[in-house]
Amino acid sequence: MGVLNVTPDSFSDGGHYTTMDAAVRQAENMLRDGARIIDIGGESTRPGAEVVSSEEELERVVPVVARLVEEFGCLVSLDTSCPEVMREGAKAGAGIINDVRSLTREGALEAAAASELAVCVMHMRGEPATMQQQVDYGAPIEEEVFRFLEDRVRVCQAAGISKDRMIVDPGFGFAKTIEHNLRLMNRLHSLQSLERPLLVGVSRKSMIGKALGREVEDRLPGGLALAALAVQQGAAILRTHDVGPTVDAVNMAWAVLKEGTN
Ligand code: 7PJ
Repeated sequence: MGVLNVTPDSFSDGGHYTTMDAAVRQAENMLRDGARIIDIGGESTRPGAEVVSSEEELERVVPVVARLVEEFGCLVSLDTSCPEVMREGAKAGAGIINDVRSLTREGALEAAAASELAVCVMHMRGEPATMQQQVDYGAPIEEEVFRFLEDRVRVCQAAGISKDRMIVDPGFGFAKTIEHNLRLMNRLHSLQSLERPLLVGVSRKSMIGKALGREVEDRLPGGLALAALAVQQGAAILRTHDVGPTVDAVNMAWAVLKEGTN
């Protein structure tokens, strides 16, 4: 899964045409590099980020979804918590809803259920702006994450989203300390008992920065090591900014794992 940000801060020119043009070119490059999903986000969910209006998010995201589906026929996921973006994005041809807030916004469960799209739920606490103030857990992090995801799958099912439409994600970096993130990576395999495809996003994240003392532009090698560890423990989808190198890392890990099944 290649990350495509359509936030103004990621395209400094800001102009509409320029954003669209740059988005299409970036998606094309990621698909050429082996991405199978393009994850389009119009709201920054990094720690401390500001909230954007749904009108603004719609305007940024939906035209890009329509264009990528039309031009490349690719699988598009909507990195959104906003019900309107889910509805309009689905109409524009998206295939997955990737909501870091796990359909907790008012109307999101209903919008997702009606869309008939696949849904990724992710472990987090609170909001991206304040989540790093909520890192005290009663139980070991993998147990907290397991219970949270199990509960969100149950809530989604009750709202009419069948279990076979669901993807689960432990939410690396979301309301977690470096110790939580490292521990969770060691125990990622335990989430396989949720019996849903596992999505993992570690690309360029601060856990790499903290472990290696690297700035964001120098985190690729650390991210590739984490990608290989995730694949070995059953990750089905890796969300990454660096598709080409990640595809190689995943295929290398797979070559070794496949040999082990002989
Ligand atoms: C994730 C995400 C993640 C899913 C972001 C960043 C922060 N969606 N959106 N999983 N992270 N499903 O890329 O650093 O880990 S935004």
